[in-house]
Amino acid sequence: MKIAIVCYPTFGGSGVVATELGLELARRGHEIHFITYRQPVRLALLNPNVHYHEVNVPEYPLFHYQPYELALSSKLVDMVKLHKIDLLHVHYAIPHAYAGYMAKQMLKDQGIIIPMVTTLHGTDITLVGNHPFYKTAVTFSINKSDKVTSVSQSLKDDTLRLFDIRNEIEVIPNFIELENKIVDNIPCKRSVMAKPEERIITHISNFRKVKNIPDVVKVFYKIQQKIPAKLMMVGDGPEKAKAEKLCEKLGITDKVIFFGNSNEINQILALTDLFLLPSETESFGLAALEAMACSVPVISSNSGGLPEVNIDGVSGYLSNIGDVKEMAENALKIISDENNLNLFKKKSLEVAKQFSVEKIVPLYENLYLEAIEES
Ligand code: GMT
Repeated sequence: MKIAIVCYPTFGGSGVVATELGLELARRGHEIHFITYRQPVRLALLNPNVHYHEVNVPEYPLFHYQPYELALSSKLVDMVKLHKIDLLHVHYAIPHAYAGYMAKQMLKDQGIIIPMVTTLHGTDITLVGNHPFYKTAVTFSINKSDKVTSVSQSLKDDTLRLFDIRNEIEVIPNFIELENKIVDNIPCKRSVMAKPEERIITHISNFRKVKNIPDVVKVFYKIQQKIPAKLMMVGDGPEKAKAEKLCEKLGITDKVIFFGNSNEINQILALTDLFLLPSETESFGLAALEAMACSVPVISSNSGGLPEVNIDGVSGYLSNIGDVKEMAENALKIISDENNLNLFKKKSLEVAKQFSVEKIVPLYENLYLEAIEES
C-alpha cells in the first residue's frame, strides 16, 4: 500500500509512534510518505520505501496566526495525486484529522476517493480536544474519519464519554521493537552515571504538567533517604526548570542528572533499575513500555491507560495520582532486594512482549485494507 502519515515531528509520544509505525510498514514493503512541517526526530531516511514531504507555511504579516491546516491540506492533496497514495493515516486529532478531512473533500471534488484513518493518542482527547473552543471541530473530524483507533481502552472510553462519536473506535495499543535493545550493562558506561552501590532510577518525558514532574523528584527523594540511588531525568519541557529548583530545595542536586532530550534512550534504560511515571493523565504510557522492553520495572500512577501496560505487582506497581508515599514504598520493595528486582525485570520484559511490533503493526495493516476496500 502507499500510505501518507501525518504526525507531529517532535519528541512527543504520538510522533514517535507514527514514525516507528511508518518505518515498520516500510520494512514490510509498503511505500510510506511522511507529511509534516519538519523531519520527524526518529526518522532515518535511508530507506527506499520512506519519503518525507515538508509542509511549508509562508509567513505573512496580515495573519496573526499562520494557517498551518490550510498548507497541510493542500500538501496532502498534491502528494496524494503525485504519488498515487492509497490511504491517509493521521496521528493526533488536532488539527490533523481536520486537515485530512479537508484534503479528502478537495480530492473527492477531483474524482479521487481516499480513506482516512485517525489515531487518537491522548491529550488530543483528554486535554486539548475537549476544550470548548475545539470540541465541535474535533467531534466533526473524528466522525468524518473512515476508521478511528485509540491507543488504549481507557482512551476509547474517554472519547466516547467526552464527545458525541458515531464511529466505531478500534483499540490498537502502542507497540515496541524488542529486537535491537541494548543490553550492554558495561561498568565503564554505568560509572558515568552512578557509583556501583547506587540504584539508577529514570524518568523520561516531555516535562509537561501532565507528567507530574514534582512527584518524580519527591518519590526519588524518599527512595534515596533509604538506599543509595541516582535519578536520571531525560527530556525537556516547561516543567524542567521547576524540577531543577525542587532538587536544589531538597538538597539532592548531586544525585540527579538532567540530560535534556536524548537519542540514547535505550542506552540509558539499559543501565536503569527502575522507571518512574507518576502522570496525572496518560492515555497509554509509551515511555513505560520502552522501559519495560529494556527489562526495567515501572512505578507509575494508575491514570488513564497505564493499568493496561504496567501490570500491578508484575511489571511494577500502580498508585493513585499523587500518592508519593506509596510510590516510594513500592519502589523500595522492588529495588532493595536483588532477587526481587531481577524477578520484576524478567516480568517487565514478558509483559512488554505482548506489545511487540510483530503483534501490533498487522492490526494497522488489516485496518488499512478494510478502509481501502470499503471506500
Ligand atoms: O504527552 C505525551 O506523552 C505526548 C503525547 C503525544 O500525543 O505526543 O503522548 C500521548 O501519546 C502517546 C503515544 O500514543 C501515549 O503513549 C501517551 O500516553 C500520550 N500522552 C498522554 O496521554 C499524556
